[in-house]
Amino acid sequence: MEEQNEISSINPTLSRRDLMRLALVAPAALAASRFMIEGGPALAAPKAAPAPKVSGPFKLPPLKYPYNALVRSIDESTMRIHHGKHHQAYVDKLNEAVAKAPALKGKSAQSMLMGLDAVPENVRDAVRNNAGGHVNHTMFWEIIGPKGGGAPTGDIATIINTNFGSFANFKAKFEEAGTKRFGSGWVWLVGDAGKFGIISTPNQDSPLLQGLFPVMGNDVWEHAYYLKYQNKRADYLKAWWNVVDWNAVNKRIAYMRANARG
Ligand code: MN3
Repeated sequence: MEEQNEISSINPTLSRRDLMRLALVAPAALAASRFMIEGGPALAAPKAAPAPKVSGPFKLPPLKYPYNALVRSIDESTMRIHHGKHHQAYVDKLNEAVAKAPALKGKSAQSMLMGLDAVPENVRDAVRNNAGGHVNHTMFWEIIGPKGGGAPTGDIATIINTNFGSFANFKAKFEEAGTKRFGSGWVWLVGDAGKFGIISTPNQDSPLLQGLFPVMGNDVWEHAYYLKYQNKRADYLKAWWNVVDWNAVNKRIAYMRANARG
């Protein structure tokens, strides 16, 4: 169980432990975390994002490819709705949440997730779900693309072969974890201080909540695949490899290594 209710941001008698936890979200104290995620690779500034319903610091990052660029695995309607409606909604709700919590001003979505216990309680669940949704989907659009598919190359190939024996075995384990995730969620390859593993998370929970770096992940919410695959999540998971951009995954690994702590 997570201790989410221990800190009150208005409690004048914070314990030393509480102060240490609060320090996790102070800008300078991110160095104490295992990973520095500020900015992250390819968290591009928006260019032509749809006008948000709620103004705020968070914006929908534009796709770097057309909505119909991935039709061999993901149909155009799914891409359009997933990016333009679902991801936009996470951004809007995250902006709504931070507007209600002045203490969060200037903080990145990633730092909020890494120090969720210190996020004011009145918006903590909203931040968990919507900062999670924003960060998870930003990663998702980044690691898929029209030049994706084929066998892994570079660092990710080495990591897969070292930790899982072969690409075939890695795919099987990743697909199994994604298929078994009950309800909505994500399946991930995560990194932690040089170790790598496959996990799944419910809802929009980011691996950052556990201090794990999300190297790559697939969205197994029905909204990610239902129009083309209906109830056949396993077929979607299998087809998804055809759009995974290994160069983009390698950029995330390089970022993780450059910023890992401890
Ligand atoms: Mn989604």
